[in-house]
Amino acid sequence: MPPAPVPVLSSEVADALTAGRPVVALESTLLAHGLPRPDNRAAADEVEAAVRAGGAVPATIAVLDGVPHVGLTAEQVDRVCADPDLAKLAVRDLPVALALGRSGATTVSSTALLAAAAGIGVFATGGLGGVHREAADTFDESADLTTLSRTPLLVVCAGVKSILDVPATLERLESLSVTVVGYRTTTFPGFYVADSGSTVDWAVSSPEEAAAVLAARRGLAPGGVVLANPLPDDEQLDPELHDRVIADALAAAARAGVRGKAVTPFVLDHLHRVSEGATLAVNVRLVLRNAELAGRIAAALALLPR
Ligand code: PSU
Ligand code: MN
Repeated sequence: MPPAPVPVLSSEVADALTAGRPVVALESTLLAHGLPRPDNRAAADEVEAAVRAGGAVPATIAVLDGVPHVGLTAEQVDRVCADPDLAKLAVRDLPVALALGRSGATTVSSTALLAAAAGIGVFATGGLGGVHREAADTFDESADLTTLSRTPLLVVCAGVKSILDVPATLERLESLSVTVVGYRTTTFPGFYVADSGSTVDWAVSSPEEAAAVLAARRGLAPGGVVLANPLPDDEQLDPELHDRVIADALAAAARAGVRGKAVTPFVLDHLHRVSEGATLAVNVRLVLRNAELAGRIAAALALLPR
């Protein structure tokens, strides 16, 4: 195995990790490419505060001038949220950004890689990438899935983004031997909506149980755990509105001929606009819930023997 990149830790994150205190990794692509400017800046602070409310230190991850940072200063978060030309870096893009001194936001895949390299076991996001609905023709499947098959950490999410083919994504997660568990439910959430229409085999009922599953996975096989945390029914996007705006956004992406890593940001942006901010509010809400739960799980993990 080639050596993992050595990220630069903020002093708060470094101190917490050295002392064995709980830390939660946070990604920056959802800030830079998933939420509109300038609302993304306030959301960044709220997500970090939610991790702290759960009992852990937040470690937002991004690459700045070729340096992978784990734990950002306020000025560094400003940069991530303000730059309209910031690159979107999946794992395969990291070497180029590091070698050429470039900056970029990290996706689930690259955040997971850098978090694990730093020794962080728990990560919170909104919704995973996955298999796109036209994947049989386009082969568009997020690198999030293969990365989670070999990265030893637990990611708290509201399922996979509902712009995707959810059943196909669950099939791929099974093939890749990624452990998938629901939080207090076997209903697999649909990101903006509580129920994707798919189910999972297992549920955990507490942060302690979630931490125990990650600890067991670490002792057994490389690769990670997806913990799916649905929004409560009364906080979800109206399912009828959801289906309508998703169809509209996917049709717009097809008309515009959007391809590759531009697809997800394009569709999310379209949704925020056609729903007049309804998808945006729900997206922020679910990320905050995931961040707080991740904080609790990291706190439980810190009490287990390593
Ligand atoms: N969760 C959100 N909003 C986002 C993402 C997750 O609430 O924008 C990002 C994550 O960074 C994820 C990426 O890795 O979307 C997936 O992009 P792609 O489909 O190109 O792999
Ligand atoms: Mn893709």
